[in-house]
Order: sequence, then C-alpha cells, then structure tokens
Amino acid sequence: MNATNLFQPILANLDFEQGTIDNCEQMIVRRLSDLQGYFQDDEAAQAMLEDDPVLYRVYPMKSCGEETGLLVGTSVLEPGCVGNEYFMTKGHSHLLEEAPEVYFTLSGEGMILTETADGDTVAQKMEKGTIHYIPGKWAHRTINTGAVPLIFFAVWPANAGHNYGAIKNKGFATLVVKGEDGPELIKNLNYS
Ligand code: M6P
Ligand code: ZN
Repeated sequence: MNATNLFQPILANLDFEQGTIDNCEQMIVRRLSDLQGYFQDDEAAQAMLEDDPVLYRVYPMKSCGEETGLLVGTSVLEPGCVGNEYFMTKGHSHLLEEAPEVYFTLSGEGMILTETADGDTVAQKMEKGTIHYIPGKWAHRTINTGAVPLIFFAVWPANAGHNYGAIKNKGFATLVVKGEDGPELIKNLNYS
C-alpha cells in the first residue's frame, strides 16, 4: 500500500521539566476567569480575578487526523489555592461515554478525582510515575496539592469529546482542600 494514502506517523518532543510538547496543535490556557463558579469560595475567587492567574495549560500533540485514533497531550497545573481549595482542572466526562483515558504523572504532586454520575468518588494520589486508568463513564478532574506545577501526560480516544456541562452545573461530590496537615477530601455540600 502506498504510504501517501495512510495517516502519517507524527513525532514530537516532550520537555520533562516544563511539560511542554513542541509539535503542539494549539496550546490551551485556562485562567481563573475560565473557571468562574467552579470554586466554592466565590468571594476569594472574585478577589483573585483582577490578577486572573493562569491555573493550567494544556499542550495537545499535533494529531495525524485519524478519527478513531488516539489523542495525546500534557497538562501543566500551577500550584495555588482559591480560598482553601487547590487549583484544579475544570474536569469533564466524555461525550462518547464509554471512552477511557490514561494519565501518567511526570512531576509534582496532586490528586485525580474520578467520579460516577451518582457521585461515587475514587481519589488517587498523583506523583511522578503514577499511571491512572480512567474507565469510560467516569468524570475526571486533577488537583495540584503541591508547591510546584503538577505535570501529567494524557492519552485518550480521538472521538471521545469533552462533556463539561454536568460538572459545571453540579460540581464534583468531593472537594480537595488544604487542611492543617495537608490535603483533605471533604464532601461538597453544594453538590446537587
Ligand atoms: C488532560 C486531558 C485533556 C483535558 C485536560 C484538561 O490533558 O484529559 O483532554 O482537556 O486534561 O482538563 P479539562 O479539559 O477538564 O480542563
Ligand atoms: Zn478526559
């Protein structure tokens, strides 16, 4: 078969220190203003909006266009808090519900929250070398509980899509907050 009729192999380089991918489709920057309503302490969030800090950046590797293939990217989640809640990603499930995903932590410290539609939560610690397999139908969010950026590598089906609506409306049933002795998992009283 002629190779010109096939999707072409793609090469990219990952910078392990920065978490960046050079052959990147289009970097996504999410600031606090992109996550309005996501944090419990709205007063604290409003006060920080003037500076509007970057919470995380996503570097999706250039795709070869294979619709039933895989997408690859890194996320760099900054350290910090809004009130007592750590910086976190929006969190999403997949439009193609059964689509799974894999996260591989490159550096930093954090948590991954995976949650069913009924609010059953599984929380796992993220640190250099941890691999997290997220089965289909589980919403997922990452939280930086450390003092340096949390950097992880992700692989997911190209046809998965992102479903943000449910999480935006009802949140996650569990929150990760800064306690006296470090991160604590608490019940989200506003979860509906
Ligand atoms: C990972 C992957 C991406 C996702 C990103 C940020 O890199 O899961 O698909 O976009 O994290 O998470 P979110 O889309 O929830 O902001
Ligand atoms: Zn996902």
